[in-house]
Amino acid sequence: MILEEIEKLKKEIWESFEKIESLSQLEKFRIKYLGKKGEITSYLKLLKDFPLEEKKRLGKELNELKSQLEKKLKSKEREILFKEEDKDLGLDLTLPGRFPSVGTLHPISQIIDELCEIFSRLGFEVVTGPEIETEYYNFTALNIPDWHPARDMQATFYLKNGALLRTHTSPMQIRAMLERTPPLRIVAPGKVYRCDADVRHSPMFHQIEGLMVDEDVSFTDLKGILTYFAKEIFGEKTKVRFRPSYFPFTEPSVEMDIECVICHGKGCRVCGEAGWVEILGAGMVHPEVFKAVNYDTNIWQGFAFGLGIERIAMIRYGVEDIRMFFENHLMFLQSFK
Ligand code: 2U9
Repeated sequence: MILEEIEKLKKEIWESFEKIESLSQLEKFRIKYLGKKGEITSYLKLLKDFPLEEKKRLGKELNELKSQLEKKLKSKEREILFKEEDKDLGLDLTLPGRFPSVGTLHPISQIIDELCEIFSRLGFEVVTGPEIETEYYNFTALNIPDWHPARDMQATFYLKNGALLRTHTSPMQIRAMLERTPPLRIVAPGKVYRCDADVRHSPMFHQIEGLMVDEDVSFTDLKGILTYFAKEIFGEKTKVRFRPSYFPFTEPSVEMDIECVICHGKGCRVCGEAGWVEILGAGMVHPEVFKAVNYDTNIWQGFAFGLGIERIAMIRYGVEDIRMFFENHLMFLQSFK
């Protein structure tokens, strides 16, 4: 008799449990069945007058029902709370999430990274150092004499104490040579400063310079390595040519051109109808430079090169005004993603 009643109660409990939709309904349900005067509680109280065997069996049944119900009520409560929170926020849970807008490295940094990667593959170590330099590291050690126009205040930014903003990354090469013993291969990327400003010149720009010193480094190594670099940056089919030039820190000196990437040698506005564009300067390290760092010129030879990063980026991406790189227009910067 009582067993039947309990079975009926169970059925009723689970049916009305399924209908609970709000916290107030849930509370009413709890009071009705589990409260002090609730139905399950009353049945449990009734049992004390039952014979022992039945008390045990029915007690177990009712207690299991009670603890099952308590667990279910807890998770039901959490479920309702979550739903109400979402309703309060006015959330549409079917909308896709908002993705963070991820930026990108500046195109100049991208080219520097790419160049460092190419030269690392060829065994060159990347070195960086100060942008404020002394005249000694920036000029004297590089065989740039006092009378040289590069030393003029019109061309170089001097600080009040006689220090200066480096005009090339070569002083870092001097520092690196002094810190090391040959043989060595290094590249020095970074910011440099010259008092110059127009569509092709910016008072701050970026350079990368390379230097290889060993016992039997020749002009052939210079040509081989720089040709490889040009093909890596501008494409396998890129043609290069070397023209004689002059720099105080190299002898002999050359400039390297690539066939114009726009007209492929035919002549156009970009290459000034020449069919070729200059991309770097290079040469065999001048003995006076080796003397400044105490390297024995009877044993060691080397080649060096220098190139302007903005110039490489302008040729590669067809950018006509160097200032575009520094004006921070998002449309411009985002096109290098
Ligand atoms: C040491 C010895 C030699 C680096 C060199 C050039 C030629 C060169 C210019 C390219 C465009 C500078 O950015 S630019 O204006 N550079 O033409 N640079 S050889 O020679 C060195 C460097 C360091 C110790």
